[in-house]
Amino acid sequence: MLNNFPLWPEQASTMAHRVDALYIFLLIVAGLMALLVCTLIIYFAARYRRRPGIRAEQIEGSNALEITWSVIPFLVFMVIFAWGAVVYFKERTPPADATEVYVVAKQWMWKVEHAEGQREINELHVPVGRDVKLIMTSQDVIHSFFIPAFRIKQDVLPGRYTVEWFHATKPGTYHLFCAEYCGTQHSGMVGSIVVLEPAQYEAWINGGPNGPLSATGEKIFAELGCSTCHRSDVQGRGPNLEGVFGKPVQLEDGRTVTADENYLRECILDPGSKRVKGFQPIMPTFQGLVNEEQVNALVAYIKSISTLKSAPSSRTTARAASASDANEQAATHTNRSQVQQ
Ligand code: HEC
Ligand SMILES: [Cu+2]
Repeated sequence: MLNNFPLWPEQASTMAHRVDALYIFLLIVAGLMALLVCTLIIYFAARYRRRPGIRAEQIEGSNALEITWSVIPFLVFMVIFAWGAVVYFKERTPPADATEVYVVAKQWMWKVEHAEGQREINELHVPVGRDVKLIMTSQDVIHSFFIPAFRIKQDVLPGRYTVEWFHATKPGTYHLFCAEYCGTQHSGMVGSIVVLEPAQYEAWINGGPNGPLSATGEKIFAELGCSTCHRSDVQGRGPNLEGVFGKPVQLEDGRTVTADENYLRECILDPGSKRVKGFQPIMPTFQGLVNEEQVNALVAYIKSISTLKSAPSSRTTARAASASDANEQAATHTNRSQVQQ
């Protein structure tokens, strides 16, 4: 009977039971509170009803009572706060080695690009039992990527990346909804999440016509002339991008920022906002010249040359050295180390 009339969506990710447990706790607390208040209303109405000969007395209150009804709710709220914070941080912190998938939202569809090169629309194929991280952006208005069975929902914004992650626990097909009103066809902006067994997934992910996303990015990098300024062999007019991802970058205005996906994206679309220290501000903006998919490919490419290679001349070495040993740093002839001396 309850199976035909489910009160909760299916639980299909590691987040699901955590969110549900907290939610059930909230329901129980609210239910008990409502019961207590109702009972007291009825009891007091009967107990202190108007009767001939009995008059109301003025009372001055009771400190013990007031402290009790302040402290007990306070403790209950603190439990909710702490518990909620734990679940929230778990949900907001993608594991470092998660499989990465790029999502581009537009009115009114979801476009998905896998690092391996597979592309799909309004569908997302993922393996069961693995961490998956979605790097999402929108090419028009605000959308929201909502998978009820996984208990995750995250706004997808134009002009920047937002991230969400999950670990699917059961093969199957689950609903995907846009959960932020985004125009007339908003209700049609739905899709499905297809969770596959690892072997099925491997067959699916390797069955596509496209090369890896980073290879597409490498091609765009050459076509747009990025490679004329950003060179890995000799000193170019721009910084060597090998090893930049995930590292701190010193900016012209004195700030130090971490080179995450949003930083790379901003460098490409709005280079004026964050100038790297020690370089001429000659990088042109590529706003309008590249679409969201191409930006994703470029970001995937820059990330790939940051994680795979660590040649002696690469920046990884220079950056690691800069923290500890200035002499070693001087020996590393990259533009980065020259800047920092
Ligand atoms: C005309 C030369 C030139 C071209 C073309 C160029 N860049 Fe740059 N780029 C620079 C310079 C100079 C900097 C450092 C100053 C700054 O931040 O603007 C830079 C900075 C960057 C950074 C930040 C690097 C760091 O060390 O933090 C990234 C990422 C980047 N560029 C990516 C690209 C991509 C992708 C393209 C092609 C779509 C491109 N650039 C095209 C000159 C160029
Ligand atoms: Cu939408």
